Amino acid sequence: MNDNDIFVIHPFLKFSKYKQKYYLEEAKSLVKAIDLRCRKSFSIGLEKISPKTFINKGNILYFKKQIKESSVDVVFLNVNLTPIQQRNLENELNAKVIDRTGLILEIFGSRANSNEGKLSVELASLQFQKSRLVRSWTHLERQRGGAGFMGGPGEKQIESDKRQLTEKINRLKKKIRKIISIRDIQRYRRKKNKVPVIALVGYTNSGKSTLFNKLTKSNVLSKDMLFASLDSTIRKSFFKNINLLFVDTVGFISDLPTTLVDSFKSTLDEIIYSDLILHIRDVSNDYYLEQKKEVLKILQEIGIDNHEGKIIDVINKVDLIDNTNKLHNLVDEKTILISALEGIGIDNLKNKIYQKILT
Ligand SMILES: Nc1nc2c(ncn2[C@@H]2O[C@H](COP(=O)(O)OP(=O)(O)OP(=O)(O)O)[C@@H](O)[C@H]2O)c(=O)[nH]1
Ligand SMILES: [Mg+2]
Repeated sequence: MNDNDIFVIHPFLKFSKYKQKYYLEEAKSLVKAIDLRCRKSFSIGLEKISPKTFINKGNILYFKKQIKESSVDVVFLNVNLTPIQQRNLENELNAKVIDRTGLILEIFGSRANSNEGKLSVELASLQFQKSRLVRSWTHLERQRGGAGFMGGPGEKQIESDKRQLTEKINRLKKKIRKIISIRDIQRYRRKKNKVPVIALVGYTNSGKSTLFNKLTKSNVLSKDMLFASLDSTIRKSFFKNINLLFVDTVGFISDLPTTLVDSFKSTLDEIIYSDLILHIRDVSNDYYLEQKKEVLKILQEIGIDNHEGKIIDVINKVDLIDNTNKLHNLVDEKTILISALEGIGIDNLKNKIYQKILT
């Protein structure tokens, strides 16, 4: 057994079966993104959700046996659990249970580089922890160097921890507010200097950073891994006698935890206040239509909808598609086909940006 081994379970409701294969794959990629190794994965159909344990008694017996046999002690359930469900499951399965929000928070925590990024993730984690009756597998536990994943502290301890958490949260919010005001000033200067800002948004792993590097001759990390970029990066670019600013942003994913969206509000503001949005889409992904919907949903949540004509659909990774008919059908007024990796269609895209900025 390897310490990083984990079980991945994707529960779905039998009547919906909605994208279950995709979600299971995505769940495995999430686990990989934080260097855990998926020992076994399961997709389980439920008649209904059990309020106490999410999955049903039969599932629990089955997994308990599997866990014992494989001596794995961490299980990832690709849904959001209530604190009670999480605690009950941990007791029943005799293993640490992480839910989707918990895992995404862990990934973000391991990626944050900038001061703001770190503070934002810490805020989101603390808010998440505070909402739990039992401790989640996050920073506090590690800081304390305690017994690791298993077990929880007593009620008294929880009360005093909750108070501590509230104080910490307030301190963090203050610090973040300070950073936001500096950001606002920078943004105001950019507006005054009339430098157009172009934000690259899209589902995680769609190729934003690869395109960003191409457009700005930069070298930010691009990797076949979910949430490779977390902090947004702004770089200048100059073409056809105008200065432009490009912003590479954090990738989106379906059911992005709301605590995260809230905590990253100031980073997402870069998108809100941009002059133009490039929506980078991975055409080689079987679920690229669904991914588009998810991205538009999150954009809408932060107050942007497509009506402003502010979004250019950039269909990326065309080098992976052999079927020219398929590609042909995708082209219309609003779309540009590119391969960020191979540099196909980049001039077209630049022209489109130029046109949009001037009108
Ligand atoms: N074949 C092909 N691969 C590409 C293309 N663009 C990006 N990739 C690959 O897709 C993977 C993800 O690319 P990134 O640029 O890191 O994607 P991202 O959208 O920034 O991802 P996150 O920061 O994780 O949200 C990398 O392995 C890239 O090499 C492309 O046009 N064609
Ligand atoms: Mg990236």
